[in-house]
Amino acid sequence: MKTERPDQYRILHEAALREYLAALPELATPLGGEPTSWTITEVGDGNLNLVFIVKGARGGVAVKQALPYVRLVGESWPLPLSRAHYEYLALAKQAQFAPGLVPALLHHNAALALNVMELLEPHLIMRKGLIAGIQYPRFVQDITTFMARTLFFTSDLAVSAAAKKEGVAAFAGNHALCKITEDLIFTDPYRVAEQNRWTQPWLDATAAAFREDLDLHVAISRLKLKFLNAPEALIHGDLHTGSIMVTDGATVVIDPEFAFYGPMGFDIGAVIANLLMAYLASAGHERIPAERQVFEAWVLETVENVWSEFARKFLALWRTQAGGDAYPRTLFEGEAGAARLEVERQAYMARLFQDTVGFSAAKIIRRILGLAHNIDFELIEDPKRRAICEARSLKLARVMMVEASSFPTIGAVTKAAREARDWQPDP
Ligand code: SR1
Ligand code: MG
Repeated sequence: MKTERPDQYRILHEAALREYLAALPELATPLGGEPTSWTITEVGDGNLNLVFIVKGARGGVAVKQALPYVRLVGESWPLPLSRAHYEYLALAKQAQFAPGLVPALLHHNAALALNVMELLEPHLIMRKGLIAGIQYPRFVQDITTFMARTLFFTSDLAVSAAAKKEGVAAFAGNHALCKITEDLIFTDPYRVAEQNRWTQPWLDATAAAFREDLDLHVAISRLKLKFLNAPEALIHGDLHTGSIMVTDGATVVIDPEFAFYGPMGFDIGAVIANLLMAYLASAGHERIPAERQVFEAWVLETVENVWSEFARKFLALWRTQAGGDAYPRTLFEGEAGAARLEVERQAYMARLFQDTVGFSAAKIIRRILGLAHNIDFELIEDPKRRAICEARSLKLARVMMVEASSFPTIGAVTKAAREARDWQPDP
């Protein structure tokens, strides 16, 4: 794989991209046929980048190019191109620890901020599948393997202090992407910010209440502090259901451009939050009452299984593959030492679960009161119906954030989600 070409950054639109790919035999040959016959379609529906699907006579590729600004907002919001480099680094690390669960990287050009990856077909963005009410039987198994292995093997439980610090340093420059998260998730939804939006007028009072709620402000600030100063592991950093592609039998995690060494609960919380939003948005997609009941039950079961399977796999790795400088073996020798260490592992998981609950709540609130919303809610056409689903989600998220310790188990979270689903906000 070539990693460098002496290019100057320029935005590659269709003709320039065709010419670029045609000059790379390692891509042109598997695409097959004459470059003039390739179809090139821009499909990017994310907030930041250009994404092209290129198809030739023999095969296809996905091309992602970073723009020098935030696509969602425009040139008034510049953003470093280096995010393509961090995505490339993260994909390589994730492929090492979770092979088959990330797309194969075929080509990287740092100057052009460009990554070319295998084309995932017939995969669908998971969020779209969830909106359509589709269940994914393989999802729990794959996402928990992805999270347990990428988080464990980049943590102090698995690697030496020196290697861990090298890892932290390699991603430390990705601070502009972290700053987006620090602002859009941990700050703006709780204050007046120009870019905030919500479903008006129904959520006006809730948005105002969140701006005045000091218990909430303390809770979100504690989470922000953890995000800023807890380099526990290499996290994906944006692990929502729009960053996961699925089929019945496969799961692939894409788009790790927000990757850095941060708190593990941020990734686990992202997955759980997005499932909870799929669950609470589901009522808005019903054509007849209760038609999505089976799907909704599956979503909540999936929430429970995501945590329990993640915890089981992470603990199994810790028991069998611990090679890091944390919890030195020599301090836990003999039967008593082993038993005490096991108690400590359970305490570690309980703390991680509390982080997960809090981060999950933060991820829900930002999608309803902040800048970047999600189509789970946005595709509910009737704004009042949408606002009801969103109000239920905000009610659940507030209690999860402010009273995280009243959710000692994942069952407590799904119970509260069921109650939120039945709640009727004042008209
Ligand atoms: C301005 S970027 C908004 C959001 O898009 C990405 O997917 C991240 O979630 C980010 O917060
Ligand atoms: Mg993304």
